Amino acid sequence: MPATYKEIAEYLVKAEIEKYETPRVTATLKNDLTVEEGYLVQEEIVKIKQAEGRKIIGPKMGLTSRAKMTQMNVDEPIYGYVFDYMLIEDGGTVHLRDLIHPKVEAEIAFVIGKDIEGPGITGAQVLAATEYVVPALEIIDSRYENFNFTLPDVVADNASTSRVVLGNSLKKPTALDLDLVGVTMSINGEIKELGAGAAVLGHPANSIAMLANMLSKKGEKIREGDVILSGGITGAVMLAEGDQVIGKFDGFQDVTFKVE
Ligand code: 0L1
Ligand code: MG
Repeated sequence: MPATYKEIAEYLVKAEIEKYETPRVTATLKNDLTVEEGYLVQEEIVKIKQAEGRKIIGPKMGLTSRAKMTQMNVDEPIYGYVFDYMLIEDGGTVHLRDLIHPKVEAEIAFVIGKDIEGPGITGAQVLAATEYVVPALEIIDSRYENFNFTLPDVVADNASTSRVVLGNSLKKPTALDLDLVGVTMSINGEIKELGAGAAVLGHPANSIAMLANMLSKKGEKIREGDVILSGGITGAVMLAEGDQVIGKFDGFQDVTFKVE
């Protein structure tokens, strides 16, 4: 009997909660998993989390830059969901004992002021519906052994979502050109990655527009109050004990955390 989507979701949530890396779904439970089915597994993960009382902070986009697509050997953006227990305060601590093999990447987050319902949404419409933009550091933690996965696998695994550090400085999206925002990500005083907002589909708002259009295929929409990561501006860097991570975003205050 092939595994159900719920069973695959339980397989992945168990790896997250018990903090071990596991072989990819397409090498174990379901060799022919499609991207569409990956999203059905993701929906089961959302149901499991909500049944545990976890709240959705917002959807997120992933694999939105050419650098990330090349790094992970995939060729299209994906989405997942960020939950309340994943938030770490700016200046706070990420504990390795809670995670498997985390990496960090720098992103711009959008705080949504009005519902955005696709299809046909543009970046300009996203900017008009956005209350604030915020710098963020996302900690991704694929549940798969050696980050070895296909596109359906990573979709099923809630797009590797694990922790998020949101910055404390909010800006109106019209206050700056998000595509031109320069970003450096340093660990222990050394710049490890750098980029500009344009790395994310030309402009981070385009990524949120793509999300609205992807969600509309399922009869879903972006909601007022959602806080949405638009995708990595930088590549992802592996974290180690003792790391001090600083994201510098032009026009914003720094975002930081340490690793213990
Ligand atoms: O946030 C993201 O870009 C999702 C990344 C998924 C792949 C990975 O684990 O690197
Ligand atoms: Mg990301």
